[in-house]
Amino acid sequence: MGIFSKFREGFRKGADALRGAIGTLVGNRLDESSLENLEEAFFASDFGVQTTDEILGEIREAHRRDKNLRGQEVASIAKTVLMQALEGAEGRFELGSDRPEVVCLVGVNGSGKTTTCAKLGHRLQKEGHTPLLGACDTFRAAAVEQLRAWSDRLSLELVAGHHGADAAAVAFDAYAAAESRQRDVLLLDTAGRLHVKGNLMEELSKLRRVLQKKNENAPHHSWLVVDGSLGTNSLEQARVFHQKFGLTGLVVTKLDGTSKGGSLVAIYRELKLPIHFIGLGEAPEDLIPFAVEGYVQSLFADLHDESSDSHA
Ligand SMILES: Nc1nc2c(ncn2[C@@H]2O[C@H](COP(=O)(O)OP(=O)(O)O)[C@@H](O)[C@H]2O)c(=O)[nH]1
Ligand SMILES: [Mg+2]
Repeated sequence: MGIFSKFREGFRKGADALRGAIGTLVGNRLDESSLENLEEAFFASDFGVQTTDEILGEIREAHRRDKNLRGQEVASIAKTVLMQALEGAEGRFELGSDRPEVVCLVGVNGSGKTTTCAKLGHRLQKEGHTPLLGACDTFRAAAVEQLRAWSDRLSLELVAGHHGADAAAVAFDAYAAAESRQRDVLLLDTAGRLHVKGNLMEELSKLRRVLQKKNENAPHHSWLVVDGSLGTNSLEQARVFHQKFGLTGLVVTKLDGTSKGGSLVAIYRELKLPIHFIGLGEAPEDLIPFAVEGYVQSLFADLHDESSDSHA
């Protein structure tokens, strides 16, 4: 499946409300009540106040110039604003020369860290890299087993500690294993109990300090895995982790089937952290590199078909 169809497929359900509000304008003129519907739909998608205001401002401006403004023009205005808002948001994930280069995945419970760790390992392995996974969520008994099950299924190398082990010690061992086996990338899954609890941040800081004894550049990448379906909560989590831990990038998960996928725009606008990958499902292949154009086009995907019909 091509990247655009993958986006389109993933967002099909999610962007329904938005497409609905714009769709009713396809072939119809914009008026005050349809403008209000639009505003509501953009707010409901959690693009954030700033972006929604900008989009609506542009639409109103265009409407003042052209009273015959229709759905396809409205969609195209929204696309332009979103493309601008997301300028620079595409993460370019390239490995440097350190062996291993360390990617540390952090985030609250349930955000998709463990799944992302496995999916990312799978992707990198397919690209010819030699990933090694470190199961540093020693807090929950099931967490290590979950990553072990993925690594068995996808034939990925894993270093795990026992339940209750020191997470930083597991990270250290995983680094040492990757180093001696000359693996090029080390992917660390971490614990995620509530982000407001100071001790998680302490545990993560210790993990970082311990890794830095091995390599002062490690972890080279600290990515927040954030559930994109939580709307403004996703933004709040990102803020806290960035402030307390210092992030270098984002992975936004669960964008399949959510109507709040716009939170990705709000997070990027505030934190200006590159979005490396997005999650569009639970299967190993469902983690794809973030592409601004694919994302924006897919939000309004079905409108193209309708608008061309309406001209026929
Ligand atoms: N639909 C969907 N589910 C996901 C995605 N990423 C993760 N999940 C699911 O979310 C749940 C929590 O994921 P997990 O990796 O255990 O989260 P963790 O607690 O952060 O390690 C699991 O049931 C995953 O299958 C995604 O992109 N889309
Ligand atoms: Mg986990």
